Amino acid sequence: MEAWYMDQSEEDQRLPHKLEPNEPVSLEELQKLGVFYWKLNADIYETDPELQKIREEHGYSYMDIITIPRDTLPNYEEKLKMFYEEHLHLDDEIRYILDGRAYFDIRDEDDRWIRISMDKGDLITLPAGIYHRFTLDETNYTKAMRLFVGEPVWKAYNRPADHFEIRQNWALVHCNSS
Ligand code: KMT
Ligand code: NI
Repeated sequence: MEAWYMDQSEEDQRLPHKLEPNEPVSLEELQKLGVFYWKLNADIYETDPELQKIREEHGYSYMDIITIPRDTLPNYEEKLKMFYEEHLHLDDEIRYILDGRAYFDIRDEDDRWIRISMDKGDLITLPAGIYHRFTLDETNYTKAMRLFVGEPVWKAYNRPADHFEIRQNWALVHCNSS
């Protein structure tokens, strides 16, 4: 996992979009925004006691696996376009990269885009109410486990979605108005 502030360029979303010079974002800064991260051994995900422990402790009872190689996911281009629309959910978004790579972009408290580059073995949770988006990188391939507390709700609310209480709570906790 590696995170950085994005440049403003309109070029291909699959490019890294690092600033020049690079402006990295630390794990502590991500935690302050409510983002949590674990590194696991994805080769043993089916039997991994560490993953089991995280799932039990956080109540991640639901899981499925999504593979996104170019052309095989039904409505591939359409889905990817949807994932890259800035949105929020009313629940945490929990993703574990089992293979390949992916970018999760989140908005910080000043509305700047942070790009989180996720590799095999990276598990991340984005808090309910944070604005974010998703894209593949230039390798065009990821296999990810989706985890959820209870029955999954995939509904995404595109920005603006500021009227939701969960959004207002996120802003209250993470944005100080000074
Ligand atoms: C979302 O809601 O942002 C997603 O589910 C991203 C795709 S998960 C590999
Ligand atoms: Ni999402």
